[in-house]
Amino acid sequence: MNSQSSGQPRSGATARPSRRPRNVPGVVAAAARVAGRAIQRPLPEFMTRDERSVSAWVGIGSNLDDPERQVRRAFVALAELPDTELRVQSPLYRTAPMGPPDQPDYINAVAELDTGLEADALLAQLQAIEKRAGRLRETRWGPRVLDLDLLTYGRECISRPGLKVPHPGIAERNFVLLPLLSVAPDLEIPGLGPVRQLAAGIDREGVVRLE
Ligand code: A4P
Ligand code: MG
Repeated sequence: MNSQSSGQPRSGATARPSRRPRNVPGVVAAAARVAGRAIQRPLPEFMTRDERSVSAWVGIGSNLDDPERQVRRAFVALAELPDTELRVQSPLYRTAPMGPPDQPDYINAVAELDTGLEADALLAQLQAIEKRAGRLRETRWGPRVLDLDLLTYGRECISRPGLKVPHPGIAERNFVLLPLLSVAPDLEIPGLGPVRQLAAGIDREGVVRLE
């Protein structure tokens, strides 16, 4: 997949504030889509914090039922979430399974969303996408059609039943860090440090970039 092709969200992230202006229907457009590309316009003075959005990174994984197709479809589903824009999609990676070894390799990728959804609402939307893809929750770390993990949500650290952000284990997982490194090396993982630093010592064995 050429993630930089016309009509696709750009691949490659730049450092930016975690909260950014978003489009507010019925008011002056803060962003407009032209040929599939987001054009940012100045945020009107009167907008409140609630009308601003958050940069959220999502980890995508699949190792069942044509995983490459599952991941590509997940990008499309993420782009269609309410009050959300898909800003960045990483290349796809083939990765050796973490967990039970008697399962197929995974295809992994990451995506950056610019979302007006609260973290819990976003997680619910991610789980709904997993469900629509046919995800069954069986073995922990077992094979799955689609896994969508909320890796980061702005600069927030959240720890409550059902939602932990940054996603636990992010700093040890080559299948998360290497896709992140390819598009957002300067992304700061709250409480842990920049992706570039976290990825520096990571084992790259079993991870192959596909595109
Ligand atoms: N949950 C809490 N915080 C989050 C969050 N930030 N994002 C809760 C997503 N979910 C979060 O997740 C279990 C519960 O975690 C959910 O109910 C949710 O409320 P799950 O998706 O149902 O179960 P799981 O994915 O089997 O468990 P877990 O511990 O989340 O596994 P991981 O960490 O997602 O790892 N090997 C390779 N190569 N590539 C992979 O992508 N993925 C896994 C799963 C195992 N091995 C892998 C890969
Ligand atoms: Mg998961």
